[in-house]
Amino acid sequence: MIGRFMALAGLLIGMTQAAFAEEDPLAEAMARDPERFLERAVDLIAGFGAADGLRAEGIEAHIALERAGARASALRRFQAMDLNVDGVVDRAELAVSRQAASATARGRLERQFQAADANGDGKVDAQEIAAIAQGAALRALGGDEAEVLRALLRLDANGDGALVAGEVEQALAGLGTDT
Ligand SMILES: [Ca+2]
Ligand SMILES: [Ca+2]
Repeated sequence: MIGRFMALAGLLIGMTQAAFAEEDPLAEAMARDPERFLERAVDLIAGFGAADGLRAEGIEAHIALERAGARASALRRFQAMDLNVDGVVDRAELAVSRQAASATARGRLERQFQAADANGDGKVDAQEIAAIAQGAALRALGGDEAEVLRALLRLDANGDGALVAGEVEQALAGLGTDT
């Protein structure tokens, strides 16, 4: 009985903490490592900002570019094994790539092939390759990170729709005094 109560209490505390963290991912990211947060924001503003600062389009461009890069790398890995260019990598094609690969890469190729072959028919077809590529894209920049990036515009203090480094610095400086 007591054990059950403790388990329930633990579960509730866990849920409360999770809810708190999920409540404001941006604030959480800022508080967790303010220096790193500033560094990333400044890089993002420099890389994807317009003349007047980082706008929503710039943030979306960054998210899309990161994901596209990871997607393309994953696609390329399988395309490089598709020797007869039929959009499917079969075991015979895998064997050729494995022969040409180093000993350590061999294991990795086999693992990647098995992971990609979702229906286990010994072939990785176009649909399975697309699924792997999409998974790689979301691992490169997941939904949580995208949410934080999109929330960055909340730091746009003068409300002109463009975020500048000074506004990020200001928001970070306010962290210590507000809480
Ligand atoms: Ca093929
Ligand atoms: Ca398959």
